[in-house]
Formats: sequence, C-alpha cells, structure tokens
Amino acid sequence: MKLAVVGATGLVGAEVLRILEERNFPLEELLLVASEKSVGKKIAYKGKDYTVIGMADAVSKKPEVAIFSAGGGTSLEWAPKFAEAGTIVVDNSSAWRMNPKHKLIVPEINAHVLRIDDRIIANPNCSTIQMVVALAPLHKEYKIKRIIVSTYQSVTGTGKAAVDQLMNERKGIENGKVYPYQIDLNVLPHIDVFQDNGYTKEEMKMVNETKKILQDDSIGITATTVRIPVIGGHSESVNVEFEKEFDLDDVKKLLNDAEGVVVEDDVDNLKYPMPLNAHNKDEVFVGRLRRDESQPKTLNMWIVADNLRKGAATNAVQIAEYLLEHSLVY
Ligand code: 2RA
Repeated sequence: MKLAVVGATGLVGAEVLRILEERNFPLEELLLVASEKSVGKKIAYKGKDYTVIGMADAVSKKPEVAIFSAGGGTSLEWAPKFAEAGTIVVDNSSAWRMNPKHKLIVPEINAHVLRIDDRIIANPNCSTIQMVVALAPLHKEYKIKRIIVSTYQSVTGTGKAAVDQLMNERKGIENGKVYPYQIDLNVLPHIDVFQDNGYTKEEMKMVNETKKILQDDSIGITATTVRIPVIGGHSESVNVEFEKEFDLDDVKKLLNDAEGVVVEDDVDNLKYPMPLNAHNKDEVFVGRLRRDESQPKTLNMWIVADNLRKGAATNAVQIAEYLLEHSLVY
C-alpha cells in the first residue's frame, strides 16, 4: 500500500508508525505528512529516515490511504482534498464521526459496512472505542437498555503538551498549562469543552458515537468523563442494564471469546485491569465483572485500554488492513 501518515509528528502519529512497524504492514511507499512548521524534519521508520512533507505535496502524490491524526480543523480542510485525489482517508478527529454520510468504524464490530466508495472513514473517540469493543458482544446477546459510564482518562489523550504539564508539575517546574488547573495529584471532571446541556463534548461523543456504532438509537447512555494524572491508558467504570437476563459466567465467556477483548477478572488473586498493564497493548481489558445488586439485569464492569493504541492508532491501522484485505483500495 502507498500510505500517508498525516500528523506524523504528534503522539498518535508516532504510535501509528510504531504499530505499522510492529505489524509489518505491507508498505509500497510511506509518506510522512505534517503541518508546514514540521516540513523537512526527519522521522525514522524501520531504521530509515523519512523527511516530513507538507499537505499539498502529499495530496499530489496520491497515496491510496491516508491515516489522519491532525485534529478536526486540518481534517475538515484536507480530508476532502485527499479524497478528491483518490485517497481513502481514515480520520482520527471528531470532524466526520457524526456526519451521516461517513461511517464510524471499529473493525471488530462493524468493518463489514465499508464499501469501495467510502472515501473518508471516521475513527471513533478513544473512550468510545474501548467501551463498545467490550459492550458489542453483550449487546448482541442481551440487548443493552441503558449505560452509565464514568471515565478515568490518561493525559496522553490531550497530547504531548499535557504529558509535559504532568511531568513538569511532578518535578516542580512551572512551564505552561494545557489544563485550566494542575493535573498532578488532582482529578479534573472536564474533558473537552462544555456544551449548553452541561455535559462536555467528550461525554456527548460517548453518547452519540456509541449509538451510531452499535446502530441502536434506543440505548440510553449517560457519561461523566474525567482526566486523571495517568499515562498508560483510559479506564472506565460501566454500569449496563440489559433487556434480557444474563448469567455472569456466560458474560465472562462471551467476553473471553470476543475479538480484541482480554478478561482480567480474578479478584481472589487481585487481578483486574489497570492502565499500567494495558500500556502499549492493543487489546481492551475487562474486569470487576459483577451484578449490580440494586436492580435486575444490570452488570458492573471495569474497562481499560491504551487510548493511543486501540483508542486511536491501532484502530486506524486495523481499518487500513481491512481495506487491503477486502480489496477496498484502488
Ligand atoms: C481525550 N478523547 O482523551 C480524547 C482524545 N481523543 O482527551
């Protein structure tokens, strides 16, 4: 494949390159693309240095697929230009996710809906991806009625400047803030901007994207998204009410058999998912599986994944792999 990685100098772009290398992705040509200020920089891939090129230059080289991790504004401006040149864009920003003309894909769940004429494909938000990977097999079996989710999200979801803020605060260095408050030794119940309804954009992403991916607008979802001083991944406490009664052992079996899910649920041996263990892994880890004893047909679960990998880069690379394997690239 002739592939462009757009936003190659960012945290997600770097992760995309690592994953392509790890998976030995079949590359005929690799274009590393970024904004004007990074043009000319060198980035190593498989021991070879590549020079970063600009957006217009990359469009003219007509890559077959471009994995975009460059923010919503860049995507709104440039994804259509790539698409017009014949490139399939797999976009990590929120720009196209809720646009009914574009598909929102988590390969384990709905890659089969992709068609040859899909030119801009949206990658869901990180906190949504890990939740739906774990919930989709249960939805199929028991039909979800309502989800209550609270997240504990890594600073890597904000980007490199946020990791720098955390590390600087830890060393006692005052050097600019990305968040409105200190993040080290703190918890911020605030991810992305507040909306008129009192929820943040991140919370509404979880609500709307989940319904779109599971193709079910009848699911009730309410979210509280929280930033914590952690690096390895996002964690989520999920309370899910089903239409049908379930058996806890069957739930564990369904999750064990689900693609991309690892069950870590053995409290006798203190085994449960943690971001420290999920870091640099591609799977979604699920544990603390237990009945909500306050009402019937309701399950509590704890879901952890590396937000830069399955929550962003891995999911995008999996989409590119799917396109290749199913001859959807031309
Ligand atoms: C975050 N959801 O963690 C974002 C990243 N896409 O802030």
